[in-house]
Amino acid sequence: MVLQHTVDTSLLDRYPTRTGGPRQHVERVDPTVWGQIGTEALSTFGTDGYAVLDDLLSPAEVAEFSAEIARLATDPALADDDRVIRERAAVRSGVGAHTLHSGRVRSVFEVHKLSAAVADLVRQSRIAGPAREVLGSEVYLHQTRVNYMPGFRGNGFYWHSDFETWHAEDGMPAPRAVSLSIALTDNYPVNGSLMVMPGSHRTFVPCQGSTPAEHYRESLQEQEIGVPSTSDIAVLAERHGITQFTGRAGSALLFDSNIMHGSSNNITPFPRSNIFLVFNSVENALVEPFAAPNRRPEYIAARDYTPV
Ligand code: 6CS
Ligand code: FE
Repeated sequence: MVLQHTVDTSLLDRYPTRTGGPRQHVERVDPTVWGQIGTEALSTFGTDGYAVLDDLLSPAEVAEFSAEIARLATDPALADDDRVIRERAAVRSGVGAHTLHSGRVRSVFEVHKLSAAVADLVRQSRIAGPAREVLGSEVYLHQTRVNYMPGFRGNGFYWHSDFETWHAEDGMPAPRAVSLSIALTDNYPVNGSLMVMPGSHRTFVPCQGSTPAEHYRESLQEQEIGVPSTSDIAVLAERHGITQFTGRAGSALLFDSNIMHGSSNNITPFPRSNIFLVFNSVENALVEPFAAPNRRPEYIAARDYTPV
């Protein structure tokens, strides 16, 4: 008789992070593309870790969803809702205009539950299909949000890997998730567009410093825990270069959960907002956080694995 040892690999921490001292980068053993790519636009996803989907939404849909997200940001019923993340109070400068922007809505989470139109959108095969193709399985929504970056004083997101946070704080076992960022405004090089390092998704960069309890709302305002060191960023940028996602409103970027990315502040008058959908493989269900004292709430990291 052969004894079958089944090891639950989802509980193994193959991507240790939030540690005391500096650690070596981890070369990714998990694939990037788990399925069979048939869609032409996705042909470079495996090597680059991202793909651009032009005109995913029509101009009429862009107008519809822009109105919808404006409604969410101003809905009095949501003013005190935990799912609304506001810009942090201005303490960094004495400039009056800065103060005017603190308290402004930065992100709204769980938008597929707050908006029937978004719920309908995420079920469509043009939206979820590319994620299924890359991940080679059914997918569910790990996180959905709208990011609002206004003109003049829009705050960017510092360099990070999403998977680093999802692994550490949400217990996501493997980088088998993708994000679809759908632009609702034109993305120019100058208005805080997303920057990515092509190919950086193959390297996991452990971050230093332990995760404080209940810090997640601050982290969504400005991430300080779970960001790589400046020398890590420099090494990756030297190796991979940096490209920027620009394009018309309605275009979208599909990107690997572990790609190194970030955005600058937006001081132009041109706002930048997007709907952000995170699809995780149903075969990559969450376990307990790998490097945090508590789970984050389900409006940030869902534990309902129903396929879309
Ligand atoms: O917390 C999250 O899930 C996402 N947000 C931020 C600001 N960083 C990590 C991840 O992308
Ligand atoms: Fe991110």
